[in-house]
Amino acid sequence: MSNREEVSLFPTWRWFGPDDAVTLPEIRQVGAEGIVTALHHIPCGEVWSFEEISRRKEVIDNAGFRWSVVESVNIHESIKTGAADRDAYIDKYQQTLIHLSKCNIKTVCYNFMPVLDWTRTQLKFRLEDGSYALRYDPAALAAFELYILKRKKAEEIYTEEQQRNAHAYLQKLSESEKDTLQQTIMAGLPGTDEVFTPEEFTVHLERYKDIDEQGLRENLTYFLSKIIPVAEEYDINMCIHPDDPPFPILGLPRVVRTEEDLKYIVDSVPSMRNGITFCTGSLGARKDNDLPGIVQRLGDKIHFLHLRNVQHNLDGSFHEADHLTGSTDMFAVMKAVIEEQQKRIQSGREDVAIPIRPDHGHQYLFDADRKFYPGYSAVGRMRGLAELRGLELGIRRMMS
Ligand code: CS2
Ligand code: MN
Repeated sequence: MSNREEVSLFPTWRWFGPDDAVTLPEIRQVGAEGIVTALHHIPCGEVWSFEEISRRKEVIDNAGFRWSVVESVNIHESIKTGAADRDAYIDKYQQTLIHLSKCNIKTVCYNFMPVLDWTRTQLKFRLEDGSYALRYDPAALAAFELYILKRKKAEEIYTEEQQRNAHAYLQKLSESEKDTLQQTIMAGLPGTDEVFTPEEFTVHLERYKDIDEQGLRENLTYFLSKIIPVAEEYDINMCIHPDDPPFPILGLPRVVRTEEDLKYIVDSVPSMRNGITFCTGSLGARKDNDLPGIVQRLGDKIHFLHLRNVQHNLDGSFHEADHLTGSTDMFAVMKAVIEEQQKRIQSGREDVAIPIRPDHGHQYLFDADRKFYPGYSAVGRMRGLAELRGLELGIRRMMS
């Protein structure tokens, strides 16, 4: 380590704005120094004005924090589908970036998942310690799309056996459990309470019937070719968030699943501003993703860290684990991140205090008493952040 004082990762906390069940004064007690938020009240695709951004920034500044990362400036479906009006939405996106830069907010997270953001089939899966976690069960998803939504051609992507399992899964559900499954899967963007109706959902899915992985990838590259020059001019670090889960669902293509996808993206428009949100929970939902290896090979493009863990189960499902347990070796990931920081220090980079946040916490203890966005509990995320910070300190001291 160089003689510069010990530079730790920059602990942040996702706050969904004034309506969030966790207040800014309470966040001061969780061990975070930066706030991650977005103007969730502005419809996806519309411009965030300088005034609106400044208003939110002032609230955060007055609470003694810095607005460190925008998560997210979401991408309009017209951009993802390459629709005729995509340039109009790209223009609006550029304006939002310029206004953010003028407010000195310089890190922007986004994702390129068609129609949905993260998808789970259960929001309150009870663990043996009595806490609750988010869970993804492929049989539940299959039951939904085959027999509840009745998506056209859905049977083409399932084997006979998978269809039998899905039907057996459905048979066990009560009517209200079927409703809950439908609401859970069709929930909209984080930070909103919108849930698609089956009719709306079908229309959205249909827009991708002629868009395969290659087509979606081309639309992403087109978007980046227009956005990254603005990010360079206005010093904004764009950081794409991986798909969650990181594989195609509901007949929709996904192109941010693996190290190969991430490498393709950062190479498609070469620039330090074309970066990555390294989310271990999303990437870790695939057993073939080598997470420490991705940090070693693509770490120079990581602008934002979501460190959380998932537990793979024998039936092909996964659920959110504690941040340090689960199928991902968080020690190896954190060690690789600290080694990446050391490379940045030695090469004289300024961006050494990489923002980190706990992601998708369990529902523990008093979390049940408040209405949180699923996965964004208080106690659950506070435990996660504390564990991550302790792990980081231990490794850093051992390495120094
Ligand atoms: C979350 C995402 O699933 C996750 O890991 O962090 O919802 C993330 O907030 C968005 O996809 C970022 O645009
Ligand atoms: Mn994440």
